[in-house]
Amino acid sequence: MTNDNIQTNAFVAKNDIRAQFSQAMSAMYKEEVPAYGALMDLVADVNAVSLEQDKYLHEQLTHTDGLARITEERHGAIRVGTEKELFTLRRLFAVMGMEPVSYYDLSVAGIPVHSTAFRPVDEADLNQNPFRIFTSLLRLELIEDEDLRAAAQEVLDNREIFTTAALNLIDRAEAQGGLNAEDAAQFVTEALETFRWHSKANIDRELYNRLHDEHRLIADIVSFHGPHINHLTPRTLDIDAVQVDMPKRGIDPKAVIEGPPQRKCPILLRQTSFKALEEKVFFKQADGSWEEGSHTARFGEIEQRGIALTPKGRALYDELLDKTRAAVRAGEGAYEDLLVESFAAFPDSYEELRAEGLAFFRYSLSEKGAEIAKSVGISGTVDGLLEAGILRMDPIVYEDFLPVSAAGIFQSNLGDGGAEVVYSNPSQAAFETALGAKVLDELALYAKLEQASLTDCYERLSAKSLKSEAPVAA
Ligand code: OOG
Ligand code: NI
Repeated sequence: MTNDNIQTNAFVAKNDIRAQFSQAMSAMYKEEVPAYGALMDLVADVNAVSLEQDKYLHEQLTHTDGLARITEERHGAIRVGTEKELFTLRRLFAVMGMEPVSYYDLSVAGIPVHSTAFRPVDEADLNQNPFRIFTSLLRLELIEDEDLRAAAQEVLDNREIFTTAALNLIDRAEAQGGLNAEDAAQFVTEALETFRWHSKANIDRELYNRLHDEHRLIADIVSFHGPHINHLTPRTLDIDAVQVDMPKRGIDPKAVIEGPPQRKCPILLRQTSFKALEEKVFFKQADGSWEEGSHTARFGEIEQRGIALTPKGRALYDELLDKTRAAVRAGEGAYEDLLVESFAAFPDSYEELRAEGLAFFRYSLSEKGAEIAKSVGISGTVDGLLEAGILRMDPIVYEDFLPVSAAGIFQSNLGDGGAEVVYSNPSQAAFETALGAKVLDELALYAKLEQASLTDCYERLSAKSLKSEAPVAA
């Protein structure tokens, strides 16, 4: 064994560091926001009932190795102020095997940020721990008031959101290609510091008020020592049940669930949240004293994930959502009713979703298929093999976010009466320059996963049939 191997074997797997970090974030947030703990308990109860009642879902999750991840599954969200902060965050998340996927322009919804989601990418990594962080970068250039922009920039330029030890450990992980157990544990502790809540603001009340009047989100990003985690979101298997039960446990949900309506075959992502807390904060006065004030920032959210859609499926989703929103604006009825009405046009069986090329599937050999493949070689089209019960298909879970839903979540937690500004000009190139990397294309990731599952099936069924008849997925 070479030295290199000994070194590599001593590294903690990135999946394990991510799992430890996700655990630590959850424990911290539970202490900071007790309602999050109550929500976690509720989600655990609802999920247990769903799995008990829905045998098909239970079997599907077991078969795809998706069952174990659900109880530990969550996403969080943070907002940073400078390009440099975003750049270092990318490096920090890479230590845990999280990569930037997709670009979200929130400026169209009147929110002066653009975003990505850091998450694991490979199927096995997702199944071990799919922890994601929705990360937004403030776009100060969208603020018109030049003085205010300069004041905010100065505050941001003078803060360091990472501990020295965290920065050193990121350097070490990059240089060595990983971290040993001791370093990994310290890394988790140090990384956590960046996302902790600080009730003492970096600025005085006057500047806070000016930032707040421009946009509440700007005040949230600029005023504090760092990018406090603003929500953590457990994954539920039945979001309608959670929505109904929240008030029974003293939690006050937002009015509507974002995303598609309830369906037999869930698609994409449905989300709801409870309102942000009004928290006591302290502003730093010129004479060095602290003045008490309040700030609303942190909230709780729940999500239910369904099947990932192809570009064609996504276009249909966007069209039906637009149609719903236009109908609401035209005063044609209540949002939830109109949503159900519009989405009647979206096929609701896995067979139709597949036949119409609307969604991504993971293929595997059925028990029968695996048995046959032991003795004889088989070829055929995907349709034929599915029909013959040789292949089985399972939904590929949507692992990403939805810009319209994200805007709804942002908005519901900015409170009422904020300024209604519409900023608009997406700038993915500028975002990627700040990030120091290109964001990954989520659709390409799903397509690759689907294709890999098919290739694997065909190889197992018969090497010969691969060459002759194996259809190539679009
Ligand atoms: C992020 C809002 C987006 C989601 O789940 O769509 C989000 C934020 O409020 O910072 O987390
Ligand atoms: Ni969220």
